[in-house]
Amino acid sequence: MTAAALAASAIALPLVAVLILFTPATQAGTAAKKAFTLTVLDKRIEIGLGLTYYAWTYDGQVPGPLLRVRQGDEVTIKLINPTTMAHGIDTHAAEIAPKIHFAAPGAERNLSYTFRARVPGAFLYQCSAIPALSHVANGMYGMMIVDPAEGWPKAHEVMIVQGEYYGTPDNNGLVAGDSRKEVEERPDFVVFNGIVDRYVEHPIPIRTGELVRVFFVNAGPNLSSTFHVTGAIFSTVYRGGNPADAMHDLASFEVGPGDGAVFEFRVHEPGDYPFIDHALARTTKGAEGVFRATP
Ligand SMILES: [Cu+2]
Repeated sequence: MTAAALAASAIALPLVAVLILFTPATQAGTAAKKAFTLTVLDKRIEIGLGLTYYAWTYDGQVPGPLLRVRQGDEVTIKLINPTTMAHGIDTHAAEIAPKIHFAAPGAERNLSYTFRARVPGAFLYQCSAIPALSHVANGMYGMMIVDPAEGWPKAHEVMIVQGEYYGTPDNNGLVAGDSRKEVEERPDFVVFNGIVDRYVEHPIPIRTGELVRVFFVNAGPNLSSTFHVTGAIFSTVYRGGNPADAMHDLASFEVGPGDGAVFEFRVHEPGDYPFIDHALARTTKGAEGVFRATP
């Protein structure tokens, strides 16, 4: 699916949300070769509730841009890092020796690597610099979809990346990463696509009877996520997002930190269908949203 088609599928979202979610990174080449260039950018981002977070980002957004390839593609990832800090990018779709980057003075901080996308799925990509815990908590994560070679059946596609923010807002509403809370696995905010209650404020429109396919990645860095849509049963859950690992008729499914899944469902009545991480304390920290179904 093209970026334009993805944007059209989310047309009721505010334009800014569409741009953040569905603008792919720079992409070039033929169907068999895909290249993405991402740039590290330190940026104060909005995380909902009028709060901001001083984030480390890919291309200025949390989560980073959606990277989408097809099974069998030769994929090149380039990371431009103009900051003074070491950063990296590890995509879980790659079967290569990890590229570790150190912050030695004067060291080369850009990086590039190529791999063959052998396994289809919904994969996390994340910063690999040490400590990865803080780099992911500070926003350096995103989703790579490897579509199966034969493609997916037609559906309304939605992409959701779950993440966590750690820190208490100051008097100006600025949240700074709290490394103690990161280590203790006590996030202050648990979010879908980077913003507290994002899809409570702006429900995701769906149609009754249509097949909805949710590509889901849990960036963590710490908590598992039990994804659930109230009022729906998933007709199919693809563990890891791999069509070879299909399960049927599940009300919820747990996706561990660093893992992904694809969920398919239909609703048959108009209405609002909340979606949540069913560890319910997280819904008080932002991990809730709404699918709004119309005929
Ligand atoms: Cu980093």
